[in-house]
Amino acid sequence: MTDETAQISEDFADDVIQGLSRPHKRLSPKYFYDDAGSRLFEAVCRTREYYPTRTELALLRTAAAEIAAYIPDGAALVEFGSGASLKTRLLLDAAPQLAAYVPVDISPDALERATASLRSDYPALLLSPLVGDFSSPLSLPADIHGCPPIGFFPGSTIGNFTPDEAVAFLGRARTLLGSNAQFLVGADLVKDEATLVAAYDDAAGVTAAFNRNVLARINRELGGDFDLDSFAHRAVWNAEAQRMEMWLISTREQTVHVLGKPFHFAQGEGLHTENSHKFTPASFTELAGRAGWRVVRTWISPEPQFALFLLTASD
Ligand code: SAH
Ligand code: AVI
Repeated sequence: MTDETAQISEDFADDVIQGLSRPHKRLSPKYFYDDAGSRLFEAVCRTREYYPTRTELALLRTAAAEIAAYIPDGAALVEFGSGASLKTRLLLDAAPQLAAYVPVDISPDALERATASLRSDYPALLLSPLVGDFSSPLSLPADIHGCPPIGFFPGSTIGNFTPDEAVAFLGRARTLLGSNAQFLVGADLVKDEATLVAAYDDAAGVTAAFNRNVLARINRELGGDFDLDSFAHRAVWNAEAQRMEMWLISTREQTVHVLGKPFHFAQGEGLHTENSHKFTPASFTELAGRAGWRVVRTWISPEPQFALFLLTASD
């Protein structure tokens, strides 16, 4: 186990105990992504209802040549939450001037699988994967020194932060990437409630399994005894906060143990597992501006609308 992986395991234990001890129980969505969770997320992306992935892929395909024109020669693409690095391939193909790729992910398993397949498909590319948590400060690997960095944060993963957390993240990214950097961010846009709820509650139950996997992970890694069948998956649109929320609802009164500690759930009590904020071009521009980024280009897909924002750190 590397130092970074050990730190992530330690944080997982502390955060779970803290989150389950609160009057309103909650867990951070960053803990969905163990090996099983990363695979379940990829299965979610293939469901008919989860439109963001294929919509963003199609948008990237359309915009790739225009995006490539902003990428300097010999640049390093730094991707936050790279997962399977599928969308990355569109940029790598459109911008052969990219010399290096730094995928950053909290899931060592997803990172290993993605880099193994990229290594054989892009042999000339310098690959420098980074296991890490982007909710904390990161450092770029030494081997990309001299390559101008361009940031990439697809998938609307930025929506999994609260607005204040998103501003803090964007500020850290600005420091990491440097004052002349550019940053391409994918963000899902506000749309009708039925489309949103279906995307987070697909008929085949893949998202439900993804949501429940965090309990299975607690059982596997923290000696938990969650009975997965007594937690129901719920996806709700919070109109005021402009976000989808995922919850696990206890279907009976029960006491669960984690690391030897008891946690009581009343019948109907919820465990909040994820927020997925949705944006408008104006709300995203305001958020980015609070962290010192300016929107230089916006690409928006046909409905269901998803946006790509190209940000620059320069004034
Ligand atoms: N970029 C891909 C994957 C998105 S899923 C896409 O657009 O399809 C979100 C990814 O972010 C997962 O691979 C997950 O492991 C990673 N992730 C989530 N929270 C993270 C964090 N705090 N630090 C680093 N990676 C994180
Ligand atoms: C990774 N993240 C942006 C996804 C989202 O839409 O919030 C995770 C996800 N949750 C449910 N389905 C997919």
